[in-house]
Amino acid sequence: MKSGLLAKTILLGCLAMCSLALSGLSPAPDAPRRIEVSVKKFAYTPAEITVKKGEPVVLILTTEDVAHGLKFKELNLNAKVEKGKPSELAFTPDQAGDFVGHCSVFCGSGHGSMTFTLHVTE
Ligand SMILES: [Cu+2]
Repeated sequence: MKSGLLAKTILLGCLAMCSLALSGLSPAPDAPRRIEVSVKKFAYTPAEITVKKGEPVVLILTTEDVAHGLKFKELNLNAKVEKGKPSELAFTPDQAGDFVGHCSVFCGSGHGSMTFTLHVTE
């Protein structure tokens, strides 16, 4: 009886340790995935990301120079970012596909060519 209990305690302890170790590696299922995106004339870094359909995501936008934006017309999403004021764009993609976002704040000659590609996988 006693050794059985001990074995059970060790097993539970091991499970707790393992899940702790795992939680350190990947966020909890419900925690949005936070992705930092740096913006400057006339590009986003990274310029594309891949997320899963149904996975809550937060894009944290920061600008290195002037005010910029990021707009996904098809997803009805738009964020503006000003220097020194990071902005967060939270969403959960509900359709798979490739979506191209554009800068939504006029920022100069290359403004029209600023694109950010969001790949959403099933
Ligand atoms: Cu712009």
